[in-house]
Amino acid sequence: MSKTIIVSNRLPISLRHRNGRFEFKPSAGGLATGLGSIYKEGENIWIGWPGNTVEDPEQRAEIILELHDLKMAPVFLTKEDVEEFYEGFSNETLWPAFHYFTQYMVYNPAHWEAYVRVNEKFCEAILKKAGPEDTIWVHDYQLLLLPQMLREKLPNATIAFFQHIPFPSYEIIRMIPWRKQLLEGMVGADLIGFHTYDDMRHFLSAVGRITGLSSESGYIQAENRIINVDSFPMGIDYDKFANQAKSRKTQSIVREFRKQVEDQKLIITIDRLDYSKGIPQRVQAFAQLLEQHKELHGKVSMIMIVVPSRDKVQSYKELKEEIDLLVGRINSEYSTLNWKPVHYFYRSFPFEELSAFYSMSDIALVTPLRDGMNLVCKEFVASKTSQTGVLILSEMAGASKELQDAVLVNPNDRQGVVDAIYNALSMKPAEQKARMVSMQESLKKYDVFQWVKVFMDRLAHVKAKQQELTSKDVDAKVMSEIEVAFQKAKKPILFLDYDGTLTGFVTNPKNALPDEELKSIIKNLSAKAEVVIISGRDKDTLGTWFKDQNVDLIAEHGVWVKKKTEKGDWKLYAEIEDGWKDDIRQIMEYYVLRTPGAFIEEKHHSLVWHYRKVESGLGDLRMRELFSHLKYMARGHNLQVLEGNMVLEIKRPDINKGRAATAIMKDQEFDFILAVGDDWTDEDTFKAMPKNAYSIRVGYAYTQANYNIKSVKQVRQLLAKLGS
Ligand code: GDG
Repeated sequence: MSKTIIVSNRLPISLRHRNGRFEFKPSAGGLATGLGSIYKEGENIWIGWPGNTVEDPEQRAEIILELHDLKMAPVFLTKEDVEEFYEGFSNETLWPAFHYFTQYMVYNPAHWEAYVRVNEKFCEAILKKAGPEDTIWVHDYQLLLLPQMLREKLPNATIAFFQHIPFPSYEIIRMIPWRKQLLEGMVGADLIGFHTYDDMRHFLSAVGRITGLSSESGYIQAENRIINVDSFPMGIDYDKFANQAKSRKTQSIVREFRKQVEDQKLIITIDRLDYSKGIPQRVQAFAQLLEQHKELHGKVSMIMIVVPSRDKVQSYKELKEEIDLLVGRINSEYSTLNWKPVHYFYRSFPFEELSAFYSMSDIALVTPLRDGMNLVCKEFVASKTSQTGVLILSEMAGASKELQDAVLVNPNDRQGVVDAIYNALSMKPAEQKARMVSMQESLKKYDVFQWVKVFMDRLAHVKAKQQELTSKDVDAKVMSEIEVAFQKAKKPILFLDYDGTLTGFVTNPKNALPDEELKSIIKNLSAKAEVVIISGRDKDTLGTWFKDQNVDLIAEHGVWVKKKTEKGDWKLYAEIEDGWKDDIRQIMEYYVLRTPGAFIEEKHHSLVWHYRKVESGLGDLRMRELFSHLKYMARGHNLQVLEGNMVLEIKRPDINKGRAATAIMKDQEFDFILAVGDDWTDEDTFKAMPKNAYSIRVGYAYTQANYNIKSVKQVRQLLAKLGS
């Protein structure tokens, strides 16, 4: 039976060194809880770094055994790995880049090498456990290369990836020297998840621009499969927080804490030490509130918990010093003997105390400058079982997309934050309740278990979709069936599209001329069969490129035909009425003027607007505009507007490749027919084929053809076999 493997940089435990022995402390983090339902079942397992370096082989063996009982397997990292891969590339290159802090980005090739090396280490560790049909779910930015590394070794495995931090705009991604490798690493997965729609659209745009893979409605079309990219906002274990807040233990802590702060209004803030969390800005906003509203002195204080993190990294050390200074300043300025504006804790608290802080606070001030999701704000809402309290939430946190009933602020607008706190302090209980109830309902419904379920369902869905598309794959069996039928045939014929079928796409279409390999394939084939090159290209280009070959040519989607038997010239296969061209050309020219890189190609029966060389994005936009403009014009002239590969073509609807192919076969009997093509114009050919023909579409799009084939390379392999 196939199993599921969860992979993350850190295992959901921490490994501590105590008195010469190692101790494990299970993590109660949200992810560990959510995924508990998966990795604790059957043969499933969680693979990751236990969070401490262990060099001694005996100790390693002991740890492996103990973790085995907890359904985990360790990946051991050396001190150097930790410094270069984790603290280095992950936290000094990817973390700042993905959170839009480009000023902190470090470009260190040694760190990059370590990143590759450690991703490989993870890959090896997984391969020791994984079977070819297993499901592997990789988590987060430390392991971006892993999906593709796994794909190469386990081509049929189900591989998913989820990114917990933001995915920034292409403008940031392009700054990273290793951007292409990183994106190619990620697209090894079948399903790629982010917290928000913005993250996914940034990712799709970067993939399109950097790797050239195109996408539609969240599906990336890779060479041999489709990949789904979607947004899955992560939830929390709602009941755990709600129940804990109601518990006797937490309520007794609340009473004890309350005695000390009396009836002051409390603002809670909880973050890991990180520049993305906007901690200094928040203290400054609070200072400004106290400066502007003297009446609040002695009546409101802020409980600020900062959890120690990454304190070996220089920028974090500096951040800690800045916070210490700001808190020192505000407290020294405003404190009285019985009031302290900021209760500042640089440490973490046990869960019951954390719950007490959430439960007793009137306001949660969650103002990151950038955050993938942010779970603290959700935990506060779940803990407010009294249904009072106000959440002030940064627009820059992924959670703000879901929690529209929070008071949303821009963390860079200090006065805006000050006003939000001031208004929250006087918000009427009825309004507090209305907002809280609505947020609680949503968080209850979309909790972490639902998140896991929806993600896994989607993974199954994309695998089924891939299956459906590859069920018509030209595999070894089909290949040999075609070969046998071809060898047996007395009179075979092949209809071969050119661009995207016999040769790949290039930036300048004029440069796509046949290479030596292709020439020899066609030569061998045409010695054994009728070969018809059936293309949308103009007759002169096609005529020149195939001058010395013994083939029939159909140009401009069936307008012109040149038969090898009739030694003469091109024959017109369709009546051409081109009075419409002037009007349409004028419109197209206007769009060329507005769009650097675009150009018009005039064919006998059609006009084509090319945008392959236009700035990515702009080309698409202009094409859509032109499309609707032309569609309107087309009706009057009885024309058809068609979208192709980086082209928009307008033509007479009755002229197509299918019509021309049928005409070629008219007076003859063929006992083997093969048609291969890659786009919508070839669908006409496929439709026109008799039942016994083999029709093959290149790529995994839905098609009228009987089969799909992976790539141009495979088409050539098939044709070379037939010709040999
Ligand atoms: C990354 C992304 C995304 C904090 N202090 C204490 C404590 N905590 C717990 C909180 C919360 C967690 O730590 C922090 O979670 P966040 O989501 O706020 O932030 P990151 O750790 O940066 O997580 C983030 C997340 O991944 C999930 O995808 O939301 O955007 O950056 O659960 O409760 N727990 C205890 N004591 C503390 O003092 N017990």
